[in-house]
Amino acid sequence: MTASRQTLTQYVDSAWGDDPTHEGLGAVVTAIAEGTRLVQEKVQAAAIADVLGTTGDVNVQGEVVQILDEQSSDIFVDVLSGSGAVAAVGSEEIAEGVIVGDEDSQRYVVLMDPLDGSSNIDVAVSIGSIFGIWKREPGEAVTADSMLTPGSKQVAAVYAVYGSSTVFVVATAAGVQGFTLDASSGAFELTHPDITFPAKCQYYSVPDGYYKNWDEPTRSAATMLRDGYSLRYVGSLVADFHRNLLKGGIFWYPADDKSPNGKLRLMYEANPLGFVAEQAGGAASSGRQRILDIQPEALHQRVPLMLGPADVVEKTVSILNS
Ligand code: P6P
Repeated sequence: MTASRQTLTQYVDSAWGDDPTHEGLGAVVTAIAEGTRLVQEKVQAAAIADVLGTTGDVNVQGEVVQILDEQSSDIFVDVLSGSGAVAAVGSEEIAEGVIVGDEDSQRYVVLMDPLDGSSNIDVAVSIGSIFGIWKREPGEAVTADSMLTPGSKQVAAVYAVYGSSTVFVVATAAGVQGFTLDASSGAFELTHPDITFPAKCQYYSVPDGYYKNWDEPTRSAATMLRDGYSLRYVGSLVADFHRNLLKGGIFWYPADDKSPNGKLRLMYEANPLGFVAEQAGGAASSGRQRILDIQPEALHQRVPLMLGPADVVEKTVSILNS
């Protein structure tokens, strides 16, 4: 009989309940968990509920909007706005951020990719949601600039994976905790406490199909990875990152001659997962600098992204810049 595991609610209460510096953070993470439950239900039922496919619109990224992208963004904006602890929400699906309010209790700014990898929905491949959480200074005005703070100022990051199970990972300066949804109770149970990258790196996740578009240093670095590790590439950032975090692997989406700044977004993909990677003992780099040190210029700006064990990231960056 498995000893009863701590639930997310119990973890939030025990870890942050009496800590005034984390006041309201529990409400934000609990709201994200509620939104994750709702999105998970939609993802699982997508084909049956006829919500596969696209809305026919193109988002601010210039990408075709999947129906579930829009629905997921709406769900998370709704639960975060209702938490009472959030001042502003930025979303991949919304051109400008959503200003919720500037009450003292509304301490947090949340930037999200509400449904990452949504092109995989139609083929039942794992997808996910990603959240970076920043804390607003008391009395600080809530404006668009509130959503352009370096990743190093995050107080927490969360991601969910909608896969063979629904995983909910929460990172703070105290470490990385992994929860799994118990569908029967609706509770997230602590199944992966204190996650850190394994010492041994097994895998590399790189979009090898773009080799022809890479410069020579990028090709050399990718060849080093190919010679040293096994390729695993789902094409869903959260799924690739989560496997590499648990099993030991590096994820790298380089710049290329068609995407000089890479494909992935700094504020709500690179920064949150970079925060998780560093709290798990790893590293996050653009190939030129630490992701979390980048001074943001725009909510939807893109960045080349390398996430993984610190030694392997370092080795890759070194070749890239040799
Ligand atoms: P490519 C999914 O569309 C996504 O944004 C990430 O989840 C994923 O890592 C990447 O794009 C895959 O891009 O060019 O290999 O299809």
